Amino acid sequence: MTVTVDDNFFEPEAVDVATGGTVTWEWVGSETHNVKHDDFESEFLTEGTFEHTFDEAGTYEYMCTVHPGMEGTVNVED
Ligand SMILES: [Cu+2]
Repeated sequence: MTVTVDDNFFEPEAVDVATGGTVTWEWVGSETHNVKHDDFESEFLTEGTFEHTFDEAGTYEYMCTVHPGMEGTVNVED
């Protein structure tokens, strides 16, 4: 599952993955963004990728701390 990190939104904004699944965020915009959640956090990047594997079911709402309102959700289900 890949989520693109664009200026200034995550696409798709919400994704569903199975427990144990990995989400890869791929920076495609030109501005600096990050992916921030209490359980996982990327560097501030303008290119490249960040991965996180979700071992517990739940709803994970994350954000880019650079841009208020730039938010996304990962729904993890068994
Ligand atoms: Cu951003």
